[in-house]
Amino acid sequence: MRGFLLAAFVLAVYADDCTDCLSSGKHFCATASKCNVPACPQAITRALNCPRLPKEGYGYNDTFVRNTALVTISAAYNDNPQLCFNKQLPSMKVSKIISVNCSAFGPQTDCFGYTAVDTVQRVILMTFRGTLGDLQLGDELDSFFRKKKPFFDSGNILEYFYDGFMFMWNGGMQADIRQLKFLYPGYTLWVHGHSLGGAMASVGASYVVKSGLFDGKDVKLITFGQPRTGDYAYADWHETAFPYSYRVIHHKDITPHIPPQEGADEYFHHRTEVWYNNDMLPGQPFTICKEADGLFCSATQVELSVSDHTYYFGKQIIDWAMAGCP
Ligand SMILES: *[C@@H]1O[C@H](CO)[C@@H](O)[C@H](O)[C@H]1NC(C)=O
Ligand SMILES: *[C@H]1O[C@H](CO)[C@@H](O)[C@H](O)[C@@H]1NC(C)=O
Repeated sequence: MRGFLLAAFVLAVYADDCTDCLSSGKHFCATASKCNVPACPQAITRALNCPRLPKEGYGYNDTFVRNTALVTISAAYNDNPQLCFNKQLPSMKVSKIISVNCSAFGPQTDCFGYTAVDTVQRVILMTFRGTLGDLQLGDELDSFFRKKKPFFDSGNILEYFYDGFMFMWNGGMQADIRQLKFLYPGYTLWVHGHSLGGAMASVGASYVVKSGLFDGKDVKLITFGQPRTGDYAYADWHETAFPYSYRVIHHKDITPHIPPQEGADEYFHHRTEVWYNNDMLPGQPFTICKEADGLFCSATQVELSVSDHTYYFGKQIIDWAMAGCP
């Protein structure tokens, strides 16, 4: 009897280990938390999708993201981001604005971003603007069909995102970030962006860590509506390098679902998706997704929306920024 009770108890609390399950060639069933369940509705087949929450001490803070990251990310849509900071985050000071032609084949379209420093919050910031205009969108979409760029020895990145970041990095951002790091030692680096800017923020954060300029634990990446940026190996490396990395997704925003996962390129999101299955007004719930890029959270949506892509935390972020973030 005691043996039976003990066995029942062990069965009740024991959850199969997902990584072990996958490495034995089986699939893991998240809903049942068990290995190899027949007809599992959301079977996990990739190790990056094994359910896991962010490390303690690196949690997601809704208040911070809706009050601070919303402003820094939106501000990249104003040619003078300081106007937004004066209204919303007075201690944040723009250090440098970077605007470079980032169209490989022309006609010219510009990638835009800025660096800033906040001596109250003790942070250095680099932020990237999203796609502006159909020409730029065309360049981006074209690049989905071209060869990817290797990210050191850790996977591959979509060409437009990689090149766009490198044009900006070499077009003034690198010199400024190095100087800010020298002037403000010990500051945390925030890396922010929306849409295309979210992809370039992912590349930028990864680049400064991979190249040894910053330690991964001192860099905090936040993106809104980030498209898939690289392949599985890139996502895998990113995950080991960054304890704090959040991809915020508004409801049915279409952009995080492109380019699609299918095909030889294996485009794959890195952790951690934060999904708002609502209109993101204060107090509304959100899900910290335990899987990197599986059939969960925003990927459960069948219909996708273009208008959800520019509406975050109750703001049409482009219009709001262009009006100076009133
Ligand atoms: C979340 O962020 C807000 C605003 O930035 C801050 O006041 C609060 O202390 C943070 N909460 C936690 C748990 O860190
Ligand atoms: C930017 O602009 C011209 C068009 O005026 C393009 O043909 C170029 O290739 C260009 N790109 C870069 C990276 O310089």
